[in-house]
Amino acid sequence: MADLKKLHEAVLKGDAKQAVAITQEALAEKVDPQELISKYMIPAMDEVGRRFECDEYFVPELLLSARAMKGALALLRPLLAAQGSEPAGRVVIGTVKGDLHDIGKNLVTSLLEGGGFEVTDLGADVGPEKFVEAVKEKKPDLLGLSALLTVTMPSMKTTIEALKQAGIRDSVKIMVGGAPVTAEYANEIGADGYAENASVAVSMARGLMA
Ligand code: B1M
Repeated sequence: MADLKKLHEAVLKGDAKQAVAITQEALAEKVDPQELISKYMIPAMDEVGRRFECDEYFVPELLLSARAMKGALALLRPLLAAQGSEPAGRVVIGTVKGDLHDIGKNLVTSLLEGGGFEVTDLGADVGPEKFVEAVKEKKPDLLGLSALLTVTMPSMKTTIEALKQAGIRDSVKIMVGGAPVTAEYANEIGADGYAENASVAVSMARGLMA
């Protein structure tokens, strides 16, 4: 049987090879992908963050852990996306300008796809003008903005202001998320909703569509 504690350890230590191998083993044993993510991989990334905060880890370790997490997620994403069926709406999503963190945003994307949404992912470090362009072009029902850094949160506000200036703010619902973001902040900048994690993002997206 796959030793799932070793998956936690592999992400924590930044061992991509081991993370991928254990994920493959667990999938062959029909372990639920969501369980692998929420019980083992996300807690490992939280511990990586804690170690970074107390100077036990530095940027190279963050990068290695991110690579291990991404390697394992690459195996899980198609399975997450396959869990839904009904087309529920169109979404454009991205991590805001100045912010390179995309693991959480990628998870939200996968679960939205799994929930039947058609998602256009603009990637990370996306400027307001690119979001405006995408909303004009794709005409989504929902725009998702992700930020992981306190210093990039204001880019969410700038993006919403750019949509207003382009006269298209009211054509789309806006959902924001990411570790430092709060419901109060979402409200303050005029977003329509805040989701604390990827599964809440799916129910929030459905709610906003209703
Ligand atoms: Co960075 N980093 N990082 N980092 N990094 C954090 C975010 C940090 C909290 C670490 C710490 O100090 N404890 C800290 C931010 C402090 C702050 O501002 N509040 C930090 C810092 C400081 C930095 C740098 C400045 C470090 C430096 O260079 N000195 C630098 C900035 C680079 C930049 O962006 N310009 C930096 C760089 C990096 C790496 C590139 C090395 C790497 C990212 C790799 C990548 O994403 N491709 C990295 C990593 C890996 C982290 C931590 C360790 C893990 C982030 C992660 O992937 N978590 C992180 C510490 C932590 O978060 N515990 C940290 C797992 C992921 C599944 O969770 O992203 O929170 P999360 O997403 C969740 C929810 O937030 C939510 O759902 C997701 C799934 O449940 N969610 C949404 C996210 N987006 C959403 C959108 C929605 C709805 C929900 O709707 C649209």
